[in-house]
Amino acid sequence: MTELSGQTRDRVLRALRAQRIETPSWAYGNSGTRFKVFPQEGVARTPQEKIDDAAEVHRFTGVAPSIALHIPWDAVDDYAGLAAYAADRGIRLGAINSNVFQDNDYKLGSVTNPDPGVRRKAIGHLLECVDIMDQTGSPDLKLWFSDGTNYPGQDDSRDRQDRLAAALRQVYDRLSGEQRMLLEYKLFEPAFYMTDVPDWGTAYAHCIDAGPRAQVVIDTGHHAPGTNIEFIVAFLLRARRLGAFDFNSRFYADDDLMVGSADPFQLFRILHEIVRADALSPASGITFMLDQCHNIEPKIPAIIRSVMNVQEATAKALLVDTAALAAAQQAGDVLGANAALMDAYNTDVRPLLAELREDMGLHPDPIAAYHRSGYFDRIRTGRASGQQAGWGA
Ligand code: RM4
Ligand code: MN
Repeated sequence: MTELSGQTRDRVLRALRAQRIETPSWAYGNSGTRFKVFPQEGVARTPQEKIDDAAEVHRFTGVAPSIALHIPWDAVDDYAGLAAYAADRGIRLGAINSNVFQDNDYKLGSVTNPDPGVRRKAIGHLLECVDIMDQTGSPDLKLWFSDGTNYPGQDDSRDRQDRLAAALRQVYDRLSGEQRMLLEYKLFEPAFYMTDVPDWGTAYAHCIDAGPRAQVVIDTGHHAPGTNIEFIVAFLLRARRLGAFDFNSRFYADDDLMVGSADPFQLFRILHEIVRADALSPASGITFMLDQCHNIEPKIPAIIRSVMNVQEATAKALLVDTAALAAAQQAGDVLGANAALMDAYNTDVRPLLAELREDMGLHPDPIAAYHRSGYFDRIRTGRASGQQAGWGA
């Protein structure tokens, strides 16, 4: 790739400076596989401490000013107080993630359960999450359903779709103002035979039924191997139904590894579609969240690394020579078009991002700056006792 023109440089730096990435509260707490949770020192014990850690990630990256909450993992008595706590630390509360997958009553499903009493309970939780949004000022309700069946014949798939649609309608009708309902899909797990919201098409159809403020969430880890995720991105952007991402990486299933670690080229292709649709800036309404778990690696540096990975893929996407790409596409120049993308992808954008950080008054190397800050020593000693946060309510 040839030397960047001053104009390109300014445009790319401006876009990167405006970018926002939301980090998930649960990534600051304990997590593990089905087999073992390996404890780490200094892990947050409370929602407030998760907010402290998220504020630290923002302090070193400058682009992560919000934290997604998970209810009931982050349940508190005073949500307005929690929002004020975050504001005092320079960040805000982002999407409210609902949880209708960790109660004994949900063995056969939550909003799609054959038992109307269980469905009422699940919908009640979702409505309570909207009450919380009213208090925190969170813009989005995020819905992920573990609902499905394990055996053919276990329940009627069509009836379950009817129950899902009815629940979504009720929750959507409870939203007010600009509040949005974000519907996530997942191919399989924990249900193994049939999942009620298995793919983007199902989520999209339900969002259309519900209304314009119902939007699809793409969790990058929730697809079959080989799925062309950037096509889904392009389709949903064109249909104005892409609400958010849950970024992470997968090798095999829902691995929840750091975004951009397993397949940085895929992340670039996704962000190319975002840039192509001019959907990068917060004004476009697309929320770029992480949904990750750090089981063996230190959590805060892993989240900083993840934010940097998104920034690197974004910078490369912003460097695509769109005029050359369009010209090659129009001319049917297959190799030329592919080369336009690959030139951008193969650019080392790390010096540009270092420059961006210096312009923003940050250290050019956020991970080194974090390690030198003494924060980890403080939390290691300060959080030595008590119960670390995890996936229990
Ligand atoms: C689910 C889904 C949700 C996340 C939970 C923790 O698999 O990806 O987005 O909130 O995990
Ligand atoms: Mn997710």
